[in-house]
Amino acid sequence: MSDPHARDPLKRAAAERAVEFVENRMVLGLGTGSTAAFVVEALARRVAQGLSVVAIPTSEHTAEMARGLGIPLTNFGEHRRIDLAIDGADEVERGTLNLIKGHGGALLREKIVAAASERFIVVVDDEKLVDRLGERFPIPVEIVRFGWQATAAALEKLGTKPELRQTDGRTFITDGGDFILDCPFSSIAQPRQLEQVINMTVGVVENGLFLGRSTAVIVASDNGVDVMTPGAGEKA
Ligand code: A5P
Repeated sequence: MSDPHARDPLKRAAAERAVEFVENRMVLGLGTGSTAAFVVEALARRVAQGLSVVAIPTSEHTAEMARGLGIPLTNFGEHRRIDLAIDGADEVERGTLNLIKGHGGALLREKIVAAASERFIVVVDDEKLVDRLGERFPIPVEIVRFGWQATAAALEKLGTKPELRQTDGRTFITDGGDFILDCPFSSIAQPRQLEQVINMTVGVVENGLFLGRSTAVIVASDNGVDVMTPGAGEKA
């Protein structure tokens, strides 16, 4: 089995570059996952040095980590808008910078935070770059538990084979109390259309396609760290 921490130096490098974009008094969105965890660590170091920010976490896990490291947390009751959110991704499509997210199960809160953010910076290592979304990861779809089999059957009609996510032999439950169906679509030519039909399916709460949301993607590779911004139009 390959070392799960082999990419950590690259993840850390991308995270540290992203945290350079944080300014005093910002309201931040904090992502979820192994790369976002390096963001939380790097941000905590700046907070310890006197940076004044408040942050809305995208999962209970991130909230606990941020709290433990002394990052002041806030919520949408106190702040309707976020200045800058920083999060990881499972796939980044070259050019469009469209994403698949949710392998860590936090896609719903991540999407709410991304949608409320002025700027959304994505941090990845270069293994996450793809020519077309769906090449490496299924689309995670968060669904309500009631009638999940019927929701899965409805999604199957879109040309996928949904799998109910399991972790350690148990059905995975999101922070919102929902299930996740992982839906492989091999290569997604029309993500905008797919996003709409998935979300129109009864029982679906949200899906892991993040289209037209990235304002920058920070990619770390063995050759260094690049900041990519959305290029020649979005595939819709
Ligand atoms: C969490 O739900 C996800 O969207 C993560 O942002 C994504 O899975 C990337 O995670 P890693 O940084 O651990 O690869």
